[in-house]
Amino acid sequence: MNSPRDNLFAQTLGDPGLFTFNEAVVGVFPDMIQRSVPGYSTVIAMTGLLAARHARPDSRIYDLGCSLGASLLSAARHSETDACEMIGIDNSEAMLSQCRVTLDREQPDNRIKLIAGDITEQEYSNASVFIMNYTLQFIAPKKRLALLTKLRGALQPGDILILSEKIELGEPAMNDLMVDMHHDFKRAQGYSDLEIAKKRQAIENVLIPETRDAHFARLKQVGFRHCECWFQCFNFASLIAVA
Ligand code: GEK
Repeated sequence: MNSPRDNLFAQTLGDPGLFTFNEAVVGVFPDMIQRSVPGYSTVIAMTGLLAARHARPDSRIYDLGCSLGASLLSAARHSETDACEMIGIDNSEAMLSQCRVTLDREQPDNRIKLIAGDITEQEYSNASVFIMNYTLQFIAPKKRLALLTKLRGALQPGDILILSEKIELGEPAMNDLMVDMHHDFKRAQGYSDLEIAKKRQAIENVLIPETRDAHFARLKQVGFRHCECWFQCFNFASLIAVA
């Protein structure tokens, strides 16, 4: 199904304000994320494969910041996940109500449960796979360690967290190049310079990226035994952490 085109930041006048996941964003979300996150389709498809390989029967697969359910739907396509409970959590009511519509259309057997709430305030148990694609970046940095500690505590050895994030690069020259390449990617996807600049302004201080090394160090700190970057396109990386 075609998603309405994202032109939320196309107007020339006015302060864009702070970016929030409101109804306007939800209405164009599939188009926005596809044209803004390089490698998004690959990450979602491979998330399904990674989840299928690590899904343990009678355990839970959680998707934190599930938005419209893309990662859960990808995991649900693989029969290895059939014996798992699948749970999506998001704190945007607008996002979740559209997610319900999408799931009813794509996954009518109702096997994916949705929870409206803040992922930092949930209790987690009996998980084999946590998916957190492009969500940790929106959590206040001081809350990230406690969240990851909870996730690790709900996993058994060998289980996984899939963590995709916009990242910062340690070396300033390379960081500048990757940011420029991301903007070139957006231009090639049809966004204007004005839209790119306004989105950047709206998202500053809302999306707070960290380096890959900072992610690896914290994942190790909370008890993940192995971490690797399995995909990166410019300044967007997807990590796997094994409990
Ligand atoms: C995808 N994973 O399609 N608690 C719960 N949800 C939150 C919180 C929070 N504290 N903060 C933000 N969110 C998806 C894409 S989008 C990424 C994830 C993006 C939710 C927010 O409402 C939104 O739905 C999601 O996290 C981030 O693969 O738009 O760049």
